[in-house]
Amino acid sequence: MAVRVGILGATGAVGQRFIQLLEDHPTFELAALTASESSAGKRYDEAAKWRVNTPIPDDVAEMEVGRTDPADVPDDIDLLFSSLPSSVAAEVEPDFLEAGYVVSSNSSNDRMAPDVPLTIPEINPGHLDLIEVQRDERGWDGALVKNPNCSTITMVPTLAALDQFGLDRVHVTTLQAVSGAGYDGVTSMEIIDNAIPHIGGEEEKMESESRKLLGTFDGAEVALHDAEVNASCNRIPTLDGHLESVFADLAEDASPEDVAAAMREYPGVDLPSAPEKLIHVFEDNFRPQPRLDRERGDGMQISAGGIQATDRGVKYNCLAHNTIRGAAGASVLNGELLAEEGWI
Ligand code: 2RA
Repeated sequence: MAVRVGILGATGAVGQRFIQLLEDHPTFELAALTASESSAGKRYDEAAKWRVNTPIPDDVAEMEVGRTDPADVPDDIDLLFSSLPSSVAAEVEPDFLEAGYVVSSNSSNDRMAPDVPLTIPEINPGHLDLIEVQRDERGWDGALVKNPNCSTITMVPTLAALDQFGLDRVHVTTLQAVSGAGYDGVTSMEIIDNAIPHIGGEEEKMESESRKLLGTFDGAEVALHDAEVNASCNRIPTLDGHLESVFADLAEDASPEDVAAAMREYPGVDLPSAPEKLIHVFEDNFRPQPRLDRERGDGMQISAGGIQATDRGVKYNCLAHNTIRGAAGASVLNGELLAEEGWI
């Protein structure tokens, strides 16, 4: 039977990606859309400045946009995807959780809350059991699951593959696409012939979220992984696709060939939106590149390449589509995991 889903924040860059990814989904049926007060009451195609590279599905174009309030969302919705600005999400997500909705959220608030699962299905699916803790402690009838920041999702699968060699310390420099800054960034492309260093809040997110994702969960809490993670995050004039250069210090000897094999063999999951193989490793050291490689696996596969030995481990590049694998696709995959594991 179809799972009826809704989108909170349906008109923004990530909200539009949700609509694209949910078209013809094998399990999810899109049945509710919300946005800000200025869009409420309008047809979706009148409320949204559609910028995704496929047309608005006809049935979605005609849907009425509701206010982002539980009173405007039908009771028979089983799952809500959230792509609200984090300041708005921090205020309204608890209202939906108290009202009994299950929320798979891309918004950055509460990602590091000790009782909130921060999940990538291929990396730490067991962390979903934190839902029991949040229900006990917060009294919610619903449940909240977060996916990490796009820059974190790009790197963490590769680190998970390296953890068998004793992941000790990580330095990463990101080259992040403008779509990560929302659609205003895409239309203006004001940073042509430029790059912006130290972009807002990204470095802290990568440093903390990576350690939570790789951390051990004992049924009550997550112990953060003890690897040190240092990030330098930069915006460059690419439309979509975050490219990252990672330097990973390892406790054990591992050749570039060992590391490539570990990444290639890292297991995927059997969920509708998951790529068959989580990580594609290029032989060609000039790949991955954003424009050439961001659509691999319908935008859900991580790419890596240029793996070379250093004095303390390895260095390599990795890439993911930031608004698909790094945002809407990540939340949809978490929704599929919630359905698969019987939380909805
Ligand atoms: C970015 N913060 O800057 C966005 C993605 N979450 O790319």
